[in-house]
Amino acid sequence: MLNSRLTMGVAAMAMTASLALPAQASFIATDNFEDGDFTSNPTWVAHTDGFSVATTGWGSRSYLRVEPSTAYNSTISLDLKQFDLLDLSQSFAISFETRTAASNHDGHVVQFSLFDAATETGYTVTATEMSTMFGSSGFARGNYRAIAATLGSQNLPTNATSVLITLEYNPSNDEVIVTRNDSLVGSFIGSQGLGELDTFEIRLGNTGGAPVRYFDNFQIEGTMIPEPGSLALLSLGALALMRRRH
Ligand SMILES: [Ca+2]
Ligand SMILES: [Ca+2]
Repeated sequence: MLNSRLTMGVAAMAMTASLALPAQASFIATDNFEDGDFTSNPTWVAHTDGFSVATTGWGSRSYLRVEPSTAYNSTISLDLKQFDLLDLSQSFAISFETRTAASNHDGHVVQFSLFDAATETGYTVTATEMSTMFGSSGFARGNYRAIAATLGSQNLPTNATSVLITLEYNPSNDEVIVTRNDSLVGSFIGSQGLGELDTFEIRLGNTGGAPVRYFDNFQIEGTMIPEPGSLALLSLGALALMRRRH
């Protein structure tokens, strides 16, 4: 009697776990550059010179730094497929802090892209530093590398004030939502069928004369890919326990 009640308890636990894990587990990865290296853990690929991890200039923290004097059209990217457990078929968000040194230069474009590396389709969010570049500056929308209509008049800082930028992507309707310091900048829905967006890229266009730009505390938040292997192990473990108790 006691044995059969225990067995039922174990079986119920196993069933609850296998039903709940795939739907609810969230995935979070961060990069704060405190390991002093952007090329590992996770791996960013710099396509131009000028990127480094600096340890001075932003308090005592380590951060990703772009030197405009050596980095005209600086580009660096992050392959999201390296996060084995991130489910790219579900909604995910990328957030980060950015600022410049305390100098004040304006009119420089910064682009944040989410795209499918295989087809180079996706989105580019364009921001300007101050308001002289396009008359009415701010975030714009468009497919990857193609700038379309302007969204709002949000600017990136040209001083030591950091802002938190978030790009949230929902593959089910191809919608991207952009926030700045948790306030909505704009949202837009892709007009063409996109592949699986697997790459995040930062690009500083026209950086000649631009201030040094800082980035830190990247966070990728999404849904964890269910692990059939571990669920199978859990079920086998439960079975073994049931057998042992009989
Ligand atoms: Ca840091
Ligand atoms: Ca690193």
